[in-house]
Amino acid sequence: MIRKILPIVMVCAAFVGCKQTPKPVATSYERVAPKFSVDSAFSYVAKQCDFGPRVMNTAAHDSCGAWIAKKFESFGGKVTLQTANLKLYDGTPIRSTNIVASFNVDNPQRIIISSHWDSRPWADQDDDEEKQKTPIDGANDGASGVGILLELARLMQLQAPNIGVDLICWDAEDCGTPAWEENREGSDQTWCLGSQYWAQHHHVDGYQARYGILLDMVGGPKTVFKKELFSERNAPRLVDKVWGFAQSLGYDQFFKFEDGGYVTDDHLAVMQSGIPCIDIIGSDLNGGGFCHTWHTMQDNLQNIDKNTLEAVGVTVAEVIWNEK
Ligand code: AHN
Ligand code: ZN
Repeated sequence: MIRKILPIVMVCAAFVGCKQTPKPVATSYERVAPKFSVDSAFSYVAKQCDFGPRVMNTAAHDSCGAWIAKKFESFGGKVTLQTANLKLYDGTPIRSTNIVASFNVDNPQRIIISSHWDSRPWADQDDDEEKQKTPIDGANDGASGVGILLELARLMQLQAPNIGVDLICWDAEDCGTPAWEENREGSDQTWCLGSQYWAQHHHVDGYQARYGILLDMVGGPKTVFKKELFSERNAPRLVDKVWGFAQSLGYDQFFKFEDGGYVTDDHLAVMQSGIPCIDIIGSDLNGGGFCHTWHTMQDNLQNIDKNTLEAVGVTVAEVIWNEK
């Protein structure tokens, strides 16, 4: 009797203990990367949010940038700050700083893993009209990707990968023309200002890389990653490689083999530099668009899902440490 009941009890217990997102199933894939700690990555997301919104031309932005640079250095990265005077959609001058942390600097074979670090000055997608001019925490939109980059940097010290790695935090990505603005002429060009600048002025002369991976909104709730179409068009084999690693790791409930539409994002600047680049960008699990917290006051630390953060962090770590 007990032999019949016990498995049923175990199955029930497994369901009771199961939160919204199921854990990856055990696979036969053998990991080569050092252990990615999602708690560590999450703590870096929290720390960025603690500074307050990282809005261009604010003290919170500048202090957070200095903290990110110092953290990379503490993990043995060689940090290059690329500062530029740029202009917002309405002509407002901004001071933009791309933060580049280089590992294995002598290796001419390199890859780029990147994310933006600024946060949107306006919650222009918020349902509450009174809040639409308030800056957002950007826990998902900004801090999540940088949290993963910082955790990857921590791992570099534990076990150096075979390839050179440049972790790049783009600035001035998220101050594109607000939704309330009626004149939308050329508005596509008002996003990704830091990466556009980098495409014109690489942080080192004659810079080359094998490929790039951009992380955008990689810690959201109810998030899936579809194949973004500029990425699919520019670097289909890289998309397949990354999605393939995710599948081997058991993350197929996050990484979907579906078309995700075209997104204007920092990967376009890397592509323009002749470097194949893809965007791992979160979409809403149920809807057609981005995560439901996108550009709203709800994009805060309470709405970070560690399962999403872990799926992306572990997958990207495997990609890096598998490079020959
Ligand atoms: C546009 O909305 C044109 N592009 C999305 C890029 C973005 C904004 N990623 C995060 N925030
Ligand atoms: Zn955004």
